[in-house]
This record gives sequence, structure tokens and C-alpha cells, in this order.
Amino acid sequence: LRLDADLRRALARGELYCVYQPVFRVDDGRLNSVEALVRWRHPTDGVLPPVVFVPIAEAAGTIVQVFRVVLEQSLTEQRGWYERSGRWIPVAVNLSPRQLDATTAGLVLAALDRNGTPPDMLTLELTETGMAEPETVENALGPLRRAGVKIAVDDFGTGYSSMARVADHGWDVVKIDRAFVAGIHRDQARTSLADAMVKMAHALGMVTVAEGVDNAADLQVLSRLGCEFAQGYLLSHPVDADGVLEFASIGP
Ligand code: G
Ligand code: G
Ligand code: MN
Ligand code: NA
Repeated sequence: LRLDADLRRALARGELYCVYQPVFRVDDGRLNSVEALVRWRHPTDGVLPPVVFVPIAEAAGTIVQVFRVVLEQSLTEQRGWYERSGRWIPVAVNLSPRQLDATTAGLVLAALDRNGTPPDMLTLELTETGMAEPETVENALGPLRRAGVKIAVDDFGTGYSSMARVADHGWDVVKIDRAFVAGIHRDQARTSLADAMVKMAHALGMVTVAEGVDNAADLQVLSRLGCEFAQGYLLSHPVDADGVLEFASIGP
């Protein structure tokens, strides 16, 4: 398997595409936003999930091209949802920590401009695990934040970055990692941890998204803790662009 060369060819041939996992409001169950998740339709190996090729793309530097594809597809579909439903549906795109350099802001701002996207309809999700020096992060993301793009801390709780670091950046969203969500309804220690995460996020003016919610009892606990948003198999698996539009048309 020569994944690096394969991936370059995949980029050239347009084999990468996005699915969208809906994020719902915990209080009324309505659609809030979607997260774009990349997939690779491999000519012989079937559909490959990001865990198989994103690390390779990060090591090889092709992650920037992957990001470009995901961003452009997402913004194009988002524009289509707007034109068909009259509603802007916020989209979150994952940004690798490898991309925290001076080129990212220009690339993103140009894509927003090209698609006529209100900047606050885009969130960039940055995993906590690979968090770089505060100055590096600020230099890369500052121009985007000033334009109105939102930043979410992804997989929160799994890395080493402290809440203090997150506080300094003044970001918008904390995504509580699935490891702290799964089974909270039958584990008091986990419930306490999730409670603390939600409270810290709120104290910093951030909102919370619980990841990997796959049963109703856990969702009920999250609701009691004041977690605003939830994503996971209980609510919806990732869907294609038409699937998003179906969720968007539910409710007033
Ligand atoms: O298999 P599934 O798509 O649910 O896996 C999602 C994981 O892959 C998450 O950790 C998500 O952050 C990551 N991921 C999905 N799409 C992208 C992408 O376009 N870029 C990066 N860097 N990570 C992605
Ligand atoms: O946290 P992250 O986005 O990296 O997680 C992505 C992985 O978690 C993917 O492999 C995906 O298949 C899995 N996942 C996403 N939502 C759920 C869920 O509700 N339940 C379970 N068990 N796994 C999930
Ligand atoms: Mn994510
Ligand atoms: Na995630």
C-alpha cells in the first residue's frame, strides 16, 4: 500500500468527498449545524475513513490539499442548502494543527469570499492534542477570528492543553470528547467530569458540544448539565448533502 502516492492521485482525481454529521440543540432537538467529515472513495479498497489517511496526509504535507477540498465542498454544499431552504446552516471543518501557519487564513478568507459565505457560518475545529504555542496559534487564526470565523476546541479532555490555554485564546466552542460522554449516565465520576467541563466552558463564555452521544440516557444527563449541543449516532450518523437538507426542513 503506497498511501502517500495514492493520496496525491486521489486528490488529482477527485476521490475525496465529505459527509456531514448533524449537530443538534439539546433543548429542542433541532438541527444547529453540521461537521464536515472527509472520506476517500478508493478505487479498489472502498470508502476509507479519515483515521486511515489523515495522519499520512499530515506527515506528507498533503493535509493542506485535503483541507482545501473539504472546505470548498462544504462551502459549496452550504450555499446550496441556503438557496434551497433559505437558511444558512453553520458548517464546521477540521483543521489539522499542522496547518497553523501564515497561509491558512488567506486560503480560508478567499474561500468564504468566493462562496459568498457569512464568515460566522464557518467554524474551524482544532484538536486540543496537537495544540501549538499560543503565539503560533494566534498568528495563524487571528485574522480569521477578526473576520468572524469561529474556533472550536475538538476532542477536549484528551490532550494536554489546559483550560487556561483555551481561556487565553477566547475561543467559541468546546467539543467534549466522546471518551467523557459515553456511559456518563451510569458513572458518577464521568458525570462530574462532564459537569466541570461544561461549567468551565460557560465561565469562559464558550458553548459546549458533546461528541459521540449514542444513547438517550447519556443525552438526558448532558441536558441536565446544561450542555447546549450534541452530536452522535443516537441523533444521526454522518449523512450526505441531501440528508442535511432533510434535517434543515424539520421544525419551524
Ligand atoms: O470516522 P469519522 O469520520 O467519524 O472520524 C472522524 C475523525 O476524523 C475526527 O477525529 C475528525 O476530527 C477527523 N477528521 C474528519 N475529517 C477531517 C478533515 O477533513 N481533516 C482533519 N484534519 N481531520 C478530519
Ligand atoms: O472524536 P472523533 O471525532 O475523533 O471521533 C470519531 C470516531 O468516533 C469515528 O471513528 C466515529 O466512527 C466514532 N463515533 C462518532 N460518533 C459516535 C457515536 O455516537 N458513538 C460511537 N460509539 N462512536 C462514534
Ligand atoms: Mn471534529
Ligand atoms: Na472530533
